[in-house]
Amino acid sequence: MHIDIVSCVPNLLESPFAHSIMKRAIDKKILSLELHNLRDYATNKHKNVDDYPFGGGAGMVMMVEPLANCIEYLKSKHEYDEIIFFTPDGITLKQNIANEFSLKKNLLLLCGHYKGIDQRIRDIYVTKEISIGDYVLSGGELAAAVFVDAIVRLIPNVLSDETSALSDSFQDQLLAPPVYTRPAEYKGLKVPEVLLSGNHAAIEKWRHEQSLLRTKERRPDLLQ
Ligand code: 6GU
Repeated sequence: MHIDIVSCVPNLLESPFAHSIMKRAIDKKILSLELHNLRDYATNKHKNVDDYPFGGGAGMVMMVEPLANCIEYLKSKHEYDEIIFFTPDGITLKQNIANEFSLKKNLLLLCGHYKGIDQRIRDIYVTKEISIGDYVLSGGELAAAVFVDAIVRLIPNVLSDETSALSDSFQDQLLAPPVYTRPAEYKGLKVPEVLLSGNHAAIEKWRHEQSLLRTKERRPDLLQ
């Protein structure tokens, strides 16, 4: 999978991809990721990428030209399956959306900052608009990092134990069961007996029951 990310603060996105599972996916060449600084595509001498909103009001709006120049340049290099804009008014990211996007080959991700981007960029180029939840972030960068993490871990061979993405919370509309590791007893709290039994059928049954119980208690909406 190849992902281009456009941002006016690309440094915000360096650390999330420099460690752990994202780094491994890049090292294994399963993922190639390029960050693009929008300022490099600015057209005026001050290298501005934002301007005052027509009609007035608080905050700045990201200008059409730098974004359009950047997108046109990148489109000449890659044939994108989707051009995604991260915005609180997009569709809310859920596991089924992550599953769908994990199958794509080329993605272009646009991160807005300030009050948003000029609507014409959305009208002309954007094919999907995604939010990561009902709260407001300062920009789309952290949302883009969340999105990329959620999709990349689903690509085959990114996780060492291939079954582990399948046992994630939400993959079967259920929350994951509790997990334990050594020691078998800590401050008087014992690991459930069944997990030490070596009886795989019993363990699977217990885990499924725990998943159901947890989902009923914490997220009954998932069981509807
Ligand atoms: Cl994608 N962007 C911003 N700025 N805020 C958000 C969001 C995205 N998703 C939830 N809040």
